[in-house]
Amino acid sequence: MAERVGTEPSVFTRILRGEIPSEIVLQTDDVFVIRDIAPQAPVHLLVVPKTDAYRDVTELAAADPKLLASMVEVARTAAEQAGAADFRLVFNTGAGAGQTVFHVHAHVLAAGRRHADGA
Ligand code: D5M
Repeated sequence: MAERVGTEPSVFTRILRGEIPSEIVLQTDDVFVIRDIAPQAPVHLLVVPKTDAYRDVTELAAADPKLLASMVEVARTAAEQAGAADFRLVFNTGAGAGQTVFHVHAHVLAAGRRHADGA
């Protein structure tokens, strides 16, 4: 797995390592899904590649479009698992657009069961 040299691990890498508590609700070899700590919708999940090599979706798309496609597929599965057939998929890209964690991730936002109901 690629790692950035000389930078602190991202919050998502720390979650993956078990250093920060968070329930991983779904994962594949390359991608994992957690619940957003500050949900903006009844379903608000984050789909995150296990590698921290890409800061945002533009870097990821250029370097590894198959991994981006895997994120989209995992997003669909995670949304279905949460009771949502339809969902928004949001990649904040750049600080000016509200990106705060520079380890590429997709927000899955949907109606459906609230997380507290076991989604
Ligand atoms: O989205 C970064 C998102 O990451 C933001 O919605 C909060 C979320 N976040 C931050 N820390 C945690 C932990 N520890 N668990 C779950 N979710 C977390 P951005 O697009 O970069 O603004």
